[in-house]
Amino acid sequence: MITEETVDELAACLDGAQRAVADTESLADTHPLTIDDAYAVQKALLGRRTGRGERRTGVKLGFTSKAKMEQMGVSEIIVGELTDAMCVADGGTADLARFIHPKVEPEVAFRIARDVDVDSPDTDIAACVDAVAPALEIIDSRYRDFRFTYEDVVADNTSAAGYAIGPWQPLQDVSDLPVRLRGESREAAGSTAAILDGPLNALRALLDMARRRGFALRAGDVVLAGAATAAIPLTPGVTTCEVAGLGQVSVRCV
Ligand code: OOG
Ligand code: MG
Repeated sequence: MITEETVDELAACLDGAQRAVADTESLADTHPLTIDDAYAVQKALLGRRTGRGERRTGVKLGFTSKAKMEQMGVSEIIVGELTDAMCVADGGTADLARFIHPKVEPEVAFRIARDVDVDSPDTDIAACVDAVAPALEIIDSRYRDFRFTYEDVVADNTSAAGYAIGPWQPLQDVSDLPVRLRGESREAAGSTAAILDGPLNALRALLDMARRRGFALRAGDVVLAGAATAAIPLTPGVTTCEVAGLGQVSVRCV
């Protein structure tokens, strides 16, 4: 385990990179981090943001698709936290100047209806969720060229940078719905089944991670379940995610 001082130093480095919109080198190059270290850095990073007045709004999952896990050579999802500063209204505008090298992913979001007792073995996470919506996630790794180790990306709050949520719908079966992501010049298509064979499985994996890593899941929290396709670059103009039968969400970038 790295010292408390190093945790703060690494969190300050990542926080500074985000605020200065300037990329930084992989931490793993200079600091051999364990996964516990990486989540400690992430926690300190979020502490800096909430210390400046940002409000936590939920959590996000990453590496929930088999393709992405294989690409990273890992078998475990990653969890990061969302804040109100990252939220873009559906149909709203995001300023690309805020980001280093943003990409966008089509996702499904869940809304938690009541505080989740993460430590109880009897908790049924699906029963704690009341709504589902199409979502867009903007990822913006603070590392140069999006090159990072598993520990690096955990420390960097799993590349979280922005998100938009479409109209909430009552909780329903979203296990295999066609998904389309459209930017001005690139698009991607897939299925929600790519998200751990159905986003509800992502919720179950989240509960397990929340238990082991000490994440709280509270009433009103948003959960981004992970990307249904590979990310595409976020570019000027409108980007839309459409989840068949669920609806769509868009952001305009300037
Ligand atoms: C890490 C974030 C991955 C997802 O949905 O899989 C992620 C990254 O690729 O930068 O958000
Ligand atoms: Mg994502």
